[in-house]
Amino acid sequence: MLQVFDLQTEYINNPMGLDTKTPRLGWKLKADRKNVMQQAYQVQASVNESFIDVVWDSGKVESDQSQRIIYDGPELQSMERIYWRVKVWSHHEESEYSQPAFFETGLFEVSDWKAKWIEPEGEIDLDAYKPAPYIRKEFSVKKGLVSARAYMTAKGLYHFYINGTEGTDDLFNPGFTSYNKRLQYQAYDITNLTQEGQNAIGIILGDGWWRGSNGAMGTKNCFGYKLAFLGQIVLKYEDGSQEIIASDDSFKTSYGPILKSDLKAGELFDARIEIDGWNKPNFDDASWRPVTISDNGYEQLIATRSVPVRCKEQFAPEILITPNGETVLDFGQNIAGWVEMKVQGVAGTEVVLIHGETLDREGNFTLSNLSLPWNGEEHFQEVHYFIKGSGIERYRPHFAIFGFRYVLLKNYPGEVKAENFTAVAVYSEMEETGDFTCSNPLINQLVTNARWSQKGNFLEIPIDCPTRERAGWTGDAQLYSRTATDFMNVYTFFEKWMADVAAEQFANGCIGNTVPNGFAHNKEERERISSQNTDPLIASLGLEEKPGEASILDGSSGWGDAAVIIPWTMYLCYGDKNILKQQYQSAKAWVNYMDACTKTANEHYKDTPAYHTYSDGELDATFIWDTKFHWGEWLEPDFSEMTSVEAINEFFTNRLTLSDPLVSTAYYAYSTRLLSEMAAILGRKEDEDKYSKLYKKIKKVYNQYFIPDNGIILNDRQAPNVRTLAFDLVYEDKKQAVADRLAEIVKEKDYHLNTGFLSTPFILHVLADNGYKDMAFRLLEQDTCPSWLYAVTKGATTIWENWDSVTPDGDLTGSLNHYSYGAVCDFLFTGVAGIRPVFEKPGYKHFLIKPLQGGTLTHASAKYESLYGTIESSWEMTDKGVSYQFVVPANTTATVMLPGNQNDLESLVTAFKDATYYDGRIVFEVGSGEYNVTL
Ligand code: RAM
Repeated sequence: MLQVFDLQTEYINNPMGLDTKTPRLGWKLKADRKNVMQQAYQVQASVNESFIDVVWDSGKVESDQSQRIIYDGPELQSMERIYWRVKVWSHHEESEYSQPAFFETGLFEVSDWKAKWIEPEGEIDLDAYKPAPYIRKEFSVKKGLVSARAYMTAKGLYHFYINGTEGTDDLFNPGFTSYNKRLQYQAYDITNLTQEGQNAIGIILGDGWWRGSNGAMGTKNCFGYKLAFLGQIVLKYEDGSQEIIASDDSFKTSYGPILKSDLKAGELFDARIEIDGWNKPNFDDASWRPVTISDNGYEQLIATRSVPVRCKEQFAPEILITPNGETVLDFGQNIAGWVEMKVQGVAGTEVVLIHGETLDREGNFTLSNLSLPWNGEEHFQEVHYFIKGSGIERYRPHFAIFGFRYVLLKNYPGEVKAENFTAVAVYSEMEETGDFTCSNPLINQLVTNARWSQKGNFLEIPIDCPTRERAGWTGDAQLYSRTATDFMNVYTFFEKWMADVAAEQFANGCIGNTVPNGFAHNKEERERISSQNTDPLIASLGLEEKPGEASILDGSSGWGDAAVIIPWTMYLCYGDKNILKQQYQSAKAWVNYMDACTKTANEHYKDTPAYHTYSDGELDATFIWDTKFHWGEWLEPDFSEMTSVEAINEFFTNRLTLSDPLVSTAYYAYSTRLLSEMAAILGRKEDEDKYSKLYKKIKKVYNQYFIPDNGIILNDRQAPNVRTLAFDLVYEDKKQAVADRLAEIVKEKDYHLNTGFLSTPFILHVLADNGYKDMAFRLLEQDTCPSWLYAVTKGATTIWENWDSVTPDGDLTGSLNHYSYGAVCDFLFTGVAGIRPVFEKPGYKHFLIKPLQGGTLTHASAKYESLYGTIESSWEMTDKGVSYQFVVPANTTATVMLPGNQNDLESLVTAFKDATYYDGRIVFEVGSGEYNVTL
């Protein structure tokens, strides 16, 4: 049996509204025998599902490629649907044709847009929360309709309805991008929602990221002041004719029950003023106002690249009466989402829901862990619902989202019953690809927590936390990106976001802290706010951002490197050169920016030897990045032990004046190396040579000035040693000393972590790889603070921002849903279970199975759904030794490396003829199939 399944176009099942004329096609193979490789494929494309008219036939193509085949049929036109199917040949068999898949193109040309941008609002108060405008239009459909499509977008967020039915399950459209440069539109098949005769389209607009509160400061009006809508419906008839209903000044608008709708602050909904039938035909809209046509252009429009945001898991609450007498709903899991509520009561009763992550030490509801000193937001994560008074009412927010596990419920009429409340997790619906379990239940909970932090923070863009800031912090995203691929297929998610990283890159190559930037897009607003001088703290620190200019906090080492590390990582895990091509100029500009920074001297270091030593005719100091502000390792545990005066001093004096040459020079080297590898893949020989030479030079300088022979790097902390090893910055002769010193400092901390954001993902890898496997497991299983499992023992259901976000004394110090430290899970997948992609044959076309036993673990097992199919690796201690099981999908190969000795080799050579013994492991190659080995 040989079967082709899971056909995807641009990594999506049956996508609508593509804007590429050369979509990427991919499929998986299922086979019941071992060692199956695809020997050839044949793709057929047709305009109909029955394949009567084949418009493209690739013919039999000898190739083992089953991903990223480029559609090569007749040039694609706007609004075209293409069906495609595949058959393959292995060396033994020929498959049947697969089930057909399809893709549909969007609007390729600006001239395809017949719609005009319309604005529903008149005068608005720039500072106030505003009601959500409702927009409507009726249209008629003739007999013989074949298809109906809707293409639409908004400045703000939109919901739309056809004849009273919601047009899509996708939420938070048009998504979050750098709107002024890239504004996505969506395409929908609405054929089944339309009817012959009179029809109606209804649209509600929300503030969203366009003008609602953004980022840590809750800054409003980031992209603009007014909401706007653009949309058209295309009706196609049997006789070949076509009609377009396009947004124009015949659309009408009014306000409805959503009186305030802000992503962060929340929603105010007055059910008493709901408008019955507003989104259905034959509604009397005589009292509605006409919209105004605006001159917003079409240039920034792009077809959607978003992974749709959807309602996912649901949770029922436990009802608590807290010591202070309040009613609190505990949903048991920290999520990003909202609560669906059923309520019945007297008209006008104001029910309030306030969403928070935790209870305080006394067991009362609190938001104290989420507030920022300068965050003067009046409301935070609140729903205010005014009851209509006509039987059972159902409600959930429209354009708001909250990070929470607990909800403080106020003024709910009658008995509070669990059945009337459901928490719903809302996030970008990426395919879940990975799972890991082992014999230590605390580690299993850690895995669950990391996965939930990913879900809670991957809505449209990768954010730091779904509560306080909700910002696309570049550092958090880069350090977690590798682990993100273990849990979910994040390729398209990152491909889209990286395009925004490039779009927002400053002219000098500097990369912002957060993308999209939550401050600087609306020039008028920046000027208005500065003139009001409402932010004295920000102004006094000189942190104000100006459109088009980097602030002094932008371009931090380890944060800006997202421009290089993420595309490189996506290539490693998905094998798609496209992201390298698209991001190459941006990655190169970032490396060149760092390079330019290193050429500027820092007065504070001018007496150090690097400023007086030349090698190869160049001043050594010009390869050390010792200028500018950097966030640095960020949130090392002993940093949180500092007094606030010390911390402020460290932050605003040391970081601003002394910079952080150790961290920034390491990243400068690392990103330069990755860039040279990207150049090699893209065939840019000159760049490859240039940057690999530069990397070697930086490494040399780094060795000379930062790594003494005894391995004690600068101020002798865990992070620099980890980073030096992880980025391969140390010459062989000093490598063991650096590892030994790291092990000593870990021991000095009584086997506790003292790493922050940047080096935490690597510490277990570098210990295990440099002779300290037992220590790695001991750290992994440590459960007192600071450690990964400490939070688990404290009942965490997500990953915390600080190692002690809840201190052993019960004090609250930070967010409870920051995914960064969850990056340790990569060690579980790639270290403990040992499933590792290989850069030379990326995307798991070839991979390693290199498992590791240690600590108290008696078994471990991981599953990873690669683009080729399911990879599995598990092991278990048995009486007869360690029993291994692994699964290699069709059309891939793996190198297996099992811990063992010479004797083990003999027992294996019969089954695996090429098996050899190397450095404590038995190594052999396998093709697809399932394998069981006991050593
Ligand atoms: C915090 C954010 C983020 C981090 C920055 C430096 O406020 O939550 O996680 O990257 O600061």
